[in-house]
Parts: sequence; structure tokens; C-alpha cells
Amino acid sequence: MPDDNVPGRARVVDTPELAAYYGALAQHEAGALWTVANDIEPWEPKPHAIPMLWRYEVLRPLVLQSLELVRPEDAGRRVVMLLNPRRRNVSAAVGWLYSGLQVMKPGEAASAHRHMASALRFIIEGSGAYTIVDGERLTLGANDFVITPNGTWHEHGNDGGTSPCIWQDGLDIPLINALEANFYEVHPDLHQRVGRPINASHLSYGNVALKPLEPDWRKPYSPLLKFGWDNTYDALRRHAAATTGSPFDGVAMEYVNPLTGGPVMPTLGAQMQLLRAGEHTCAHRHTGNVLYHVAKGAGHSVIGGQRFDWKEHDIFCVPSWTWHEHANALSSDDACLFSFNDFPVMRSLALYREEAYMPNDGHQIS
Ligand code: 1HN
Repeated sequence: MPDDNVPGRARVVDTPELAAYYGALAQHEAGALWTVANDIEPWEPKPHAIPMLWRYEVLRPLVLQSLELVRPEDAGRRVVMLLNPRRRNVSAAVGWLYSGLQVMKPGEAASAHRHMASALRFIIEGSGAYTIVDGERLTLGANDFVITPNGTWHEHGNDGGTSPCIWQDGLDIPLINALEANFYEVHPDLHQRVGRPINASHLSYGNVALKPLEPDWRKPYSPLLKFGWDNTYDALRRHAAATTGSPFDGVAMEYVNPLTGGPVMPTLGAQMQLLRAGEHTCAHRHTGNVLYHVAKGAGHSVIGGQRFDWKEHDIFCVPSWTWHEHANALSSDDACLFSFNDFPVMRSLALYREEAYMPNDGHQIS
């Protein structure tokens, strides 16, 4: 809707007197609200980020090239970031979410650090990858999902593998920086002492619908740090046998804190969704930003009216309040989309809103 001539919206016409007045205010670090009111109060969210698709077949060779160019000891982390044209200044892939592809050679290990940003990783390829989070060593395979909540010591390595391992990192670092709340520390010994059994959180908390009677947990994030692909895919297929799923998301499940049923971390949520053979969802939009990773299969999504064709390990984003729908191209197999989002922030600030696309039977393009 145009801003001009709408009662209740700013529509002050410039005059020489007003120009002089604005100049006088500016001299005292003050300004007239009505000159910016319509920009800072848009009718609805106007995301800076644009819908994007990052193709794995294009990025993979570039990620591998970095193995010969920098060492983790020098670079800290050997990562190729995903950038969005109008979010480059804050290193965000979409909204206030950062993402990148990290690579490690067999035998490499990066030192431990901690920060106030929360992080997650989705493993793409390679065997022998591990991450140590607060003294717990987690072994990682393809399509496993692991969290590094804010404030936890963490370090990664690749041992036993014969090929480089590559994973996608996701962090809320642009948000934490925008809130001016970030702290960063290098571990005093450079590496942690592993003080719990390997995969301990998975052993105690990774059991479907069974939780310890006396949980030893009082932290604001999930005690379960790793969510394996086998369990996840199995859960989706079982759920698919019991439901038609959501018209917008197919058969979708959220990775949760098993003690609360809430999101895995205070600022970041994550999901895996299954699109049945040939399924094409209806479009909707919601506040909150999402980065998708194609865990399995091939298809396309229509995001803000634009079609993006994807296949395994491609990554794409849906900016806040942007119409989106997904289609599985395969007529004989399901497709799975991993995604992470800032919904926990939207929900805890009471900002979450959702709307269905009504025209054209719910599809943006025919
Ligand atoms: C970080 O801690 C990691 O631990 C990866 O692997 C990427 C990007 C920004 C800030 C911290 C890691 C990161 C990061």
C-alpha cells in the first residue's frame, strides 16, 4: 500500500522552513520522527536478505581448495561463508543467521573455544569427524545434526577418516553481535579434557520418548547434543505412516530438547521435513528466517515467486515473511530437507506470525 495520503501515516511536505528546522535539530544529534516514520514502521516485514540457493557442486571444489591454502592453526576455522548480497556487512546468510561450510583433513584438529553465539552443525560428507562439546566427544556421520549451545567449550577434528570431512555450520552470531552481547574465549589449554563417555548425552537422552527419571540437567539448552540421521529418518517415516502432514511443510518434525519439548537452543531451532514422492506443498509465509539443507533427494522450491531447483547438499534460504512452497521432483522416493531457523527468538519475543497463500490453489506460479 502506498504511504502517501493514508491517514495516520507521515506525509509532511518539505518547505524551506522545515529544511532549516531539520538542520537545527541535526546540530544537536536530534531529528524529526516524521522524516523516517514510514521507513521504520513498514506495513509488514521487508527483509533485506533475498532468496538464495548455494549449489554444493559449485561450492564443494572451492571448499576443498581451501585445504591447500590455509591451515586451521592459522585460520582458526577453515570455513567458506555463505553470503547474502544485502547482509554481507553482518556476515549473514539470511536475517541474523550465519552459515558456512567447514572442512577438515584427516588427522586435523582445531583448538577449543567458546562464545555467546550458539552454533549447530549438519554433517555433509566424510567419516571420522568428531566434535567435543563441554567435555563430551560426539562422533559424527553424514546427515547427523549436532549442537554447540552458547557458552559451551567446543572443538572439532577429523581422525580415522581417509577423506576430508565437510559440514555446514549455522550460528546466530549476527544476532548476538546486533545485540552487542558477544564474548569469545580461547580454551586455556587449547583442548578440552574429555570427561564423559563418548556420545554420553545421546546414550542418556537420545531414546525415543524415554527420559531419565532423575535428569542431571538445569541448563537452558538441550541435554541431547547429537541427533543421528538414522533415528531422524526413521522417525519421519514412522510419522509419515501416521499422518498426512502439513499442507505447507509435508511431514515435518522439530529437533527438540527432550526434557522440555522446546527448541534445542534458546535462539536457534531446527527441523527435518520429508516430502513424499511427487509431493508439492502449498505456499505460506511466516516471520522468522530459515536456511534449508537438502539432506536427501531432489526437487524445487518457489520462494518469493522465484523457482530454485535443488539437489542433495544444496543450501537455500527463505527470508522472513516471504512466500515459499516446496516440491519433491522424484515420483518414486521421498526427499528430506533439514533446516534451522530463528523461530525461538520470534516466539519468545511474541513476534511469530504465519499466513497461508490463498490465490491459485496455494501456488505462487503455475
Ligand atoms: C565457530 O565457532 C565455528 O566452532 C565455526 O567451528 C564457524 C563462525 C563464526 C563464529 C564462530 C566452529 C564460526 C564460529
